Amino acid sequence: MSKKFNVAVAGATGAVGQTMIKVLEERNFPVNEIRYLASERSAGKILKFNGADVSVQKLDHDSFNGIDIALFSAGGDRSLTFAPSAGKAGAIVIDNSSAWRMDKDVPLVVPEVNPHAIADYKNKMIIANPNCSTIQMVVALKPLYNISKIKRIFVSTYQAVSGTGQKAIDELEAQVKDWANGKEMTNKVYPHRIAFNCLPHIDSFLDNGYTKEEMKMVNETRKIMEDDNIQVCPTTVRVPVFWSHSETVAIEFERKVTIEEAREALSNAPGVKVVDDPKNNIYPLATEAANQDLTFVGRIREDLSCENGIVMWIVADNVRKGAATNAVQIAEILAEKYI
Ligand code: NAP
Ligand code: 3JN
Repeated sequence: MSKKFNVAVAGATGAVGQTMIKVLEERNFPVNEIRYLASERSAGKILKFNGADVSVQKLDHDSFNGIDIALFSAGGDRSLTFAPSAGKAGAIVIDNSSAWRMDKDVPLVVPEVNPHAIADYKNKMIIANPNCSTIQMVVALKPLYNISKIKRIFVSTYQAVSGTGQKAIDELEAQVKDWANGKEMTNKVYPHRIAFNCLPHIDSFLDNGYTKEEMKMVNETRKIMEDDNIQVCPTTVRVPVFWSHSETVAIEFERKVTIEEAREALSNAPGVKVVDDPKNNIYPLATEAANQDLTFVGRIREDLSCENGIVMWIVADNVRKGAATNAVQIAEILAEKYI
């Protein structure tokens, strides 16, 4: 690609922002100018891009002059406030927050699943990146949906603390150290201790008894798969793991899908790696998926409780494929096809 682009990273000092910068470098994205934006607290801080110093600027309405693509991960409020200003300045926003995901004029994109939706970016000059738990699930569902329509999904997640950010990583580490030293453990980030525990509680609870994280999985899956009839029953759980979300997903199809068909479709699917030899203790693991961009699928088996059902175990790095890499992949498609 000969053309180069002016790229802004809003939230450049954060966990997702830092990973987006790393992924832009690793994938050799054709950057002309890079602009780092964050809060007033970080203004003037020096970060690197491809070895060069870049001074962080305060995110503001006039931060986007001359920018082609703006990658946002500075929280939903900042996305609501500043994405329209970026659009007015001519920048296309790829937003990591939930602020715009369900807006009917904003495409919600996983490149392996619905890259064609990117064509609608001009409506609001915003493309939304889905929630991490949704992304890894739909990457594995799409090749199966191509064999048979999916009627219903039961999903339980096992989500790493890095999904909450650095303060949660620090809290888990501190609790484990305190436990090992026989000290009392304290918790600030989560309502209960996370060390040696599982919390069936991610984001806030809604009146229907589900959490916001769970309802993101329901609504985003329907939008990305372009099928409002898919029934999704999620339970999202925080577990004492640092990196990578794992999921048990039970799928009911309209017609019988054999294990062989499923395995073949997944083996040929973009972004998926089948890791499935359980008798030799081989299945996807959070520790193995960390720092990778693929979605790992294993434990593929029949659902004994359902005639047309299969069950599988899906693992991916929540900060990379679940956020940063997905956003950069969208930017790559924009750069190659649209701008
Ligand atoms: P983080 O480590 O806390 O980073 C937050 C970033 O936002 C920092 O760069 C921070 O700048 C910036 N920021 C905060 N307040 C700001 C303000 N008033 N003006 C400008 N910048 C401000 O959080 P993270 O883990 O990277 O997550 C960031 C966001 O990404 C989340 O809020 C969420 O919307 C999204 N996210 C999405 C997924 C997903 O599933 N796709 C996963 C995780 C996160 P300072 O350093 O200057 O404070
Ligand atoms: O908790 C996780 O594992 C994923 C967290 C995602 C997240 C964290 C803070 C705000 C989101 C998100 O992407 O859905 C948001 C948000 O709603 O923007």
